[in-house]
Amino acid sequence: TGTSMYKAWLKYYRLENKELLTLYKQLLREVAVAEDSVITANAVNELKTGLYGLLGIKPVFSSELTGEAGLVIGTIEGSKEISGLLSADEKDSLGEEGFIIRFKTENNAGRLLVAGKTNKGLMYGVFNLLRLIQTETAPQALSRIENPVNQLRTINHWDNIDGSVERGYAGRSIFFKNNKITGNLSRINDYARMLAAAGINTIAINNVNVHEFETLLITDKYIKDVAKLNEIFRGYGIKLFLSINFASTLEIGNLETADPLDGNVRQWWKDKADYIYSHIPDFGGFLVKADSEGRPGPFTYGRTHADGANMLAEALKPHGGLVIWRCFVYNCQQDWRDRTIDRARAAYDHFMPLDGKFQDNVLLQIKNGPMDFQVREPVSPLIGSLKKTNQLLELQITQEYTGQQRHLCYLVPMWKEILDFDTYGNGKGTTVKKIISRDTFKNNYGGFAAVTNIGDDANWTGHQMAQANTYGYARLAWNPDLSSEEIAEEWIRRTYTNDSKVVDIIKGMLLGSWKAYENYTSPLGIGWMVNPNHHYGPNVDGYEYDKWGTYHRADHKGIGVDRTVKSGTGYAGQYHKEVAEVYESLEKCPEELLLFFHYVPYAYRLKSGETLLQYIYNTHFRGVEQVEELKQNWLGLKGKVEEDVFLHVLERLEGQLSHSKEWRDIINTYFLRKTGIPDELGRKIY
Ligand code: GCW
Repeated sequence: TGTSMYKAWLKYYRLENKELLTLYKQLLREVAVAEDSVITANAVNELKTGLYGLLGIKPVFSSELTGEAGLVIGTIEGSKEISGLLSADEKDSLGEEGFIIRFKTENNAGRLLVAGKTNKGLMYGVFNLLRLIQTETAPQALSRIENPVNQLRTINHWDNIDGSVERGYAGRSIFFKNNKITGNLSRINDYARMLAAAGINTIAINNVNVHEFETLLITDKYIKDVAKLNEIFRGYGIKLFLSINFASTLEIGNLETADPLDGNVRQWWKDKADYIYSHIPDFGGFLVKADSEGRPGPFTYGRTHADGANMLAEALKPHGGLVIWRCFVYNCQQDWRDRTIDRARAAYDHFMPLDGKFQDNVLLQIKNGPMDFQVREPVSPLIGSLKKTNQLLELQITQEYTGQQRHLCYLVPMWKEILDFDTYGNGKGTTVKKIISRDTFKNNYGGFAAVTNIGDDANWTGHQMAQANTYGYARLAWNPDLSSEEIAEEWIRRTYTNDSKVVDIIKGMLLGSWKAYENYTSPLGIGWMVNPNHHYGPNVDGYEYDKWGTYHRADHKGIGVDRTVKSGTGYAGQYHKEVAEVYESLEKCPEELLLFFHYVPYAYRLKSGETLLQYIYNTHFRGVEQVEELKQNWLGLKGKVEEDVFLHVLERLEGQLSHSKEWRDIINTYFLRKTGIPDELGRKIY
């Protein structure tokens, strides 16, 4: 692998803090493990690797401590010592995946406990102990009880079996190559470690666009190899899902239909489920993209998406499997004259009428934003509206529209805004995070999903700093109340160093990067303005004159999409009235979303006093300056981070700088030429 970047957040560099080093060496000389399973064995291995790296020690492992000091690991049921030391309340507060870490001092000797109710909880306890030591936490500050806030913490791969990755910017697939499943299982094992260490518990390994060969993943051709991957993930408490082709019965089933109400089709899927579970007894279930961007689905047969999802759910139910059904269903062929069709409306229009109609092992996976992962969009109005349906929030870690891992764009602050958004779905305070965690509506399942940015590049993510998004997503899925700052700090300490000066500089870079990216790309929620198809680089009218139809509607007088109820597409009315009122009004609409909701004249004055046009000029000049600052900050870290990391990130930042200038210039000249109004500050516009 050649580079330390491969180890991501599992670097386990020797602690530089001498005092802590001595304390922990004392405390962790002996480890007693009172549990025996593959998951625990993996956790113990991680502990060995971690402690050797962090402390330079190889503790003695036994089933009971011989001395006073030491670490005891186990499940509550499996260990008398652990059970005896915890109060009934403490035991009750532990969920299936929760863990407890307890530090006790008696007779001058420290004793540390790490326990779970299950082996999964125990494993998370061990990973978290290592995280805490790695980030220089003192023993006295270790004690805690944590349960993951969200039940499903899912990663989606858009990997194709030929090895390509749809919207992948970090090399080829880590799972597939030349229509085969990889034999490099040690890399998959490392990947599973990374994911589990950050709290992920579900993975879908293939693209939601399921082509010819991927359709065969659930057949003899591939199932045994899928089972091998599953075995690795199982060892880290991660459930494996496959994306399936809704038209499988037609393509591989010798049937003439995929009608979800057809008896033969239903039977085919039941048999298929039996077959899959005979090979993979703990298989997670199916992820489905149907009736979207050319994919087959129930609409062909005049059926609803509930009919489609429920048919699959019925087949998986006896085995405990789940159907994760995506809501990214929209008409992608819009005539520019037709101002009634609005892609942003589509998910709500299709799925809201079906609330309560899905089987209890179906989850709807709702993409955010309602258009498509732009740098700034409002929260999908489906979230907060669906009440009787299991829901997953879908985010995009891979930077399709946010710089394709050539630009630094730390996405956690964006995700935080989404999670903290008040939908008013059940009165004031019904935030997105409370809905998907099932705090508000007591549905069966809920949680997070995201499209990953991982590929086979040595550093996994192309841009090494994009690892912060992978990590940050997982941490938020575990606990959405963590702040962007906390997550950034953890990641930096685990990735580079505990040196607080370095930590502060990199933290500043991460935290400012989303805003910088927004500044030099498309303004105020309008989105797009990228080259069609590959979506990289500025092309203001790229989609304006494309049939795909994601219009910005700029002319010489103004720009923006009128999505009001009064005069536009009516999208604003899909929100609860408290929210709808705000978006409906030009004055009350949050300015960062102004052009998403309103067509606005260039001379319109923003709260800052700038005209809309001047704001566009100013932010574009500012965005480039911010990238200059990113680069200057990084230059100051020479000698403070490893040389290959330093040069790699520098190279990316230089690319970002020249590319941000291209964005600035193309956007600015576009508006100069539309309006004929020059920059008030007389800066150079091409
Ligand atoms: O963002 C769009 C992407 C497609 C993707 C689609 C989806 C997997 O451009 O590449 O297809 O979303 O989410 O299904």
